[in-house]
Parts: sequence; structure tokens; C-alpha cells
Amino acid sequence: MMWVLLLNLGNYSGQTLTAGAITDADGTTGGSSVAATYQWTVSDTENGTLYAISGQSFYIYIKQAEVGKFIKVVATYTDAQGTQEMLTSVASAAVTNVNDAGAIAAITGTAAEDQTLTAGTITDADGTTGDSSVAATYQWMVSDTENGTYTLLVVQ
Ligand SMILES: [Ca+2]
Ligand SMILES: [Ca+2]
Repeated sequence: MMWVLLLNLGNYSGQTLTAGAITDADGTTGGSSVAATYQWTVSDTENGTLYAISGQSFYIYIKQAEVGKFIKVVATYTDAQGTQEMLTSVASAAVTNVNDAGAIAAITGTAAEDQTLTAGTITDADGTTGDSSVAATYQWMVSDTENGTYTLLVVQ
């Protein structure tokens, strides 16, 4: 009973990880392409507790929720001698983040003299340092037409 199950590298959020080949000296029912079921897991540390995540194919698409975590795949199959095997891969490297563009909601307030305008809420899938109250620097701009050239608004 010899087996190998490795994760192919490619450890970035928004990328795909593929389970490595399964080998078993007892033979496998599917020949070189073993008929196995896969469960993907994440852990906060390389050899920490495994938590199942969605993804029950031989590959998984990595999402923001997995950033900073380590991924392992657990494969279950029956070898050609009828023994059910459960294999756990070695951990991937820690999943690295890929930047997601942030967004800012529309300005609120009444666009009239002596009124106040307020910048909209900022959202960023990567998380923000201030959580719900993002620590941001704001620069207001003004234009003569809606889609014209905007210049910095200098408050007198
Ligand atoms: Ca991201
Ligand atoms: Ca971002």
C-alpha cells in the first residue's frame, strides 16, 4: 500500500488548486485515473485543524475567504483489492491575496448652496483597516459638466 497525493501549486486567491495524482500499489479501480471523492479543507496553520469547505471535485477555485489559510484535500477511494482508503494531502502554501478593486457608494446630501455632501460608503472585498469605518483620505473635485474635466475643489 503505497500512495502519493500532492497539491499542485498555484496558491493565489482567485486561482484554482488541483488535487495531485493518487497512486496505490494495490491497484486502483479506475486505473491511472482513480475514481475518488474529494473534500477540500482549510486550516489557519500548516498542520492545524481542518475545516471542510465547499468543493468536492478534484479541483477548487480559491476565494477571498481562504486568504491567509492553508489548503489540504482529502481523497477517498477504494483500491483494486477492495480496501477503502482516505488520503490527506500535504498543505498548500498559505493562500496569498489578490487585490479586489474597492468601490465607493454615491454621494449623499443635497447638492445646493449651504448644504453638506457626504462621501458614500467604501467597500473592499480585501477588508479595510478600519472595518466598517474605513480610514480613508477624501479629495473633492468639481466640474462645469457632469462628464467634463474635474479639478480639485479648493475649499476657501
Ligand atoms: Ca482579494
Ligand atoms: Ca482591494
